[in-house]
Amino acid sequence: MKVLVTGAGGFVGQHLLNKLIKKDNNIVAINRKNNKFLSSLNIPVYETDILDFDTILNCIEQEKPDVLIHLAAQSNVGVSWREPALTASTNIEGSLNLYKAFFKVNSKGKFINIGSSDEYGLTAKLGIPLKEEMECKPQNPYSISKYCSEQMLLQLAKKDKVNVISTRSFNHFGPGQNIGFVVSDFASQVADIKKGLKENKIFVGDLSAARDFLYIDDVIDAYIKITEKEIPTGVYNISSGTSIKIEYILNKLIEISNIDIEVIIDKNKFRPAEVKNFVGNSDKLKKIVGWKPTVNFDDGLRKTLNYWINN
Ligand code: A2R
Ligand code: GDD
Repeated sequence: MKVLVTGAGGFVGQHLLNKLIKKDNNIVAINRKNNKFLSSLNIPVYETDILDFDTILNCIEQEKPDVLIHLAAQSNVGVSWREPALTASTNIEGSLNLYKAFFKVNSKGKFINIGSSDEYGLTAKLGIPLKEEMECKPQNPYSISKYCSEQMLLQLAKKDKVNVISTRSFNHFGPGQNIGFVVSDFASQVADIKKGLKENKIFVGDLSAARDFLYIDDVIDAYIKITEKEIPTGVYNISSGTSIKIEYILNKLIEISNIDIEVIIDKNKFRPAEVKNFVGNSDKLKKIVGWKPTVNFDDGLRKTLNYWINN
């Protein structure tokens, strides 16, 4: 099977490619720039912006992939408040470019669009596990862009009778995730303190929020199962089913590090609008592809902290 991955050099892309390659797939990568990781893999890498339709079409015409896994995005919720137009163009127009080019070349192919649990927005306030059929009320530029691209792709898929899977991936974390996401923000600071590079103070945002977290390996496992198995067009949650308080993450990382750290709440890190608690139900995906998460949350935190200590 030939699989084209966009955003292949990002956090999820690197973990995904490492696994896909071991499974003897034929992989093609799209990334804005080639990087050390991608050039180490010995696969075709197309350096292009997903807003550049002609280059994307050229890549897809040459490679003729069976499956497209679309990870490329402006993925950061905090950044989306400062860069709403960039977030909208990348996440909406970029996705539509890929859809158009992919199905022009292969109308029998599978397009996997990576969306977000954040699309549920205010509906999460119900405090019950979110299901795919519940209404989405996104509350920030990032989640609005993700909901818009998801809905555009699904409506087009209905019209064109093509196979589009759009995930609503809940929060994920692990080694290699950029700072700007909560676990990396906390773990990188704890690691710097441990290494003596920073005084024993950690700066954090809103600790009262809670999210449904998956360790990266479980997320990748879900994406691979969606790639390999037959799966009807539609929306699929990818979640653990458990909500974890941000404060728990902070305390656990400090406990694992075994050092005394002063916690400083930084109001600049608070979001203009925040839905406090997310928890998802992923029975639909479990039933269709037989996926279930396996990694213990605290073990995932340990691996992530070790990554930051060793890098
Ligand atoms: O920013 P870069 O040059 O490192 O590339 C990022 C890429 N990307 C783009 N590629 C082509 N054209 C663009 N206009 C463009 N804008 C961004 O997407 C990077 O390689 C990738 C995103 O990686 P991360 O920010 O590390 O996100 P992550 O965690 O891998 O998320 C994967 C997907 C995204 O759709 C998220 O919204 C979702 O999972 O949660
Ligand atoms: N980033 C960050 N940094 N968040 C913090 C911090 C901090 O220092 N302190 C507290 N938080 C809180 C945020 O206010 C939010 O409530 C929660 O921690 C999680 O923040 P993020 O890790 O930035 O994730 P997100 O939920 O906003 O978005 C992520 O998850 C989505 C899935 O729902 C991103 O990975 C999105 O790309 C993804 O779609």
